[in-house]
Amino acid sequence: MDKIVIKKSSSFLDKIKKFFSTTDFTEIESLEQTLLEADIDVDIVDSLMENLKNKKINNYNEAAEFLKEYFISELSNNTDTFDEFLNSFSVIMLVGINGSGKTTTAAKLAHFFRKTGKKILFIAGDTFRAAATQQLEIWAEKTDVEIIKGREGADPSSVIFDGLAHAKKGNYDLVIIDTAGRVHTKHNLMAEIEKIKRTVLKFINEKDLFCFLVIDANTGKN
Ligand SMILES: Nc1nc2c(ncn2[C@@H]2O[C@H](COP(=O)(O)OP(=O)(O)O)[C@@H](O)[C@H]2O)c(=O)[nH]1
Ligand SMILES: [Mg+2]
Repeated sequence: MDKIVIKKSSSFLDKIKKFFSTTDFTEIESLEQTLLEADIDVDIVDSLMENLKNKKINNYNEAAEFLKEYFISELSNNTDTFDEFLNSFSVIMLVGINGSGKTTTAAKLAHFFRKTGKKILFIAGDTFRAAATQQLEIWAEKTDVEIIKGREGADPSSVIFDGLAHAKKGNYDLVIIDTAGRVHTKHNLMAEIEKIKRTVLKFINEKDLFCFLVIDANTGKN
């Protein structure tokens, strides 16, 4: 039997580690290059380098700690402010291409807002594949959230209409709508999402609709 050799690639972190363990900081440009090659935004790299020059960093552990804190502060989420917006009946709609993480994000959001005591309803707006609804059903069970679904191939807007009517009647605080994956070049699917939005706006004001485009963080600057 052939041996499977897994070659360890020189990853971003390996390069960073190497830099801080072997170089003196006069060669700081090589770090800058590593960060840029890792597709980190130029402005962020500039500001990071500026910050780094003012720090006295002696070893990799200190550098790792610094980088961690730096990126956390740069990428800090605004969930507190976000929660403030969700003070009336709100709808979160997850859109994006196939496999970007919409359904998983629906579950993460449900988990997050369940902890703040909100009564949440999922609507399975991805009627394109039966498996999509099943996937959301599993998350509904795990997060202890109710789910409204339609049959496979149903018009998503009609499922969403029924779901929102149910949510209004049942005094829900938050509805999370999972939608089918779509790319912006497919006109029929873009028309479908516009129709979905119009349907949602029959039930709520625009300020209470949060339409999130879910994108893979590995996409980089693209
Ligand atoms: N590592 C990682 N995988 C994720 C994340 N979000 C989703 N996935 C995985 O990516 C795949 C597609 O996610 P899914 O939510 O089904 O995407 P959707 O097609 O947009 O609904 C699944 O295998 C998920 O487990 C994430 O934040 N990190
Ligand atoms: Mg999905």
